[in-house]
Amino acid sequence: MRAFRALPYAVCVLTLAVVGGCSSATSDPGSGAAGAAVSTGSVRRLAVTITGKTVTPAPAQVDLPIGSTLELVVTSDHDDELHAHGFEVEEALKAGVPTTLRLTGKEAGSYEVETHDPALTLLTVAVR
Ligand SMILES: [Cu+2]
Repeated sequence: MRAFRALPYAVCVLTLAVVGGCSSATSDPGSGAAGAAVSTGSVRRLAVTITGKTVTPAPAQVDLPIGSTLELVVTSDHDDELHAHGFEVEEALKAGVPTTLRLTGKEAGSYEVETHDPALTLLTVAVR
């Protein structure tokens, strides 16, 4: 129960952290050495479409190196809820509106990205 109520807050913090991380990296020209540990990440983009119970492309495993970001653009033909396990990111999906999730690999493991209504697995993110 407590975890459930804390989730929207966690999503907010995570979103802010991602946005803040991007802008602070470019707005602080004086201290480049301080942020060197996270400077190797790259961004990879993947578009997924949901039509009824069909996921396109078919659910597969996507490798994500630690420190890299997967930008997932999901478009569904119905309202739904998008949930990235392990990353603890949850977003509302509106019919026909592309929704972008940014997942940054932090801890090695396999994490499922799914919808809740109906319950579908979109892909498995393998962080390594
Ligand atoms: Cu879920």
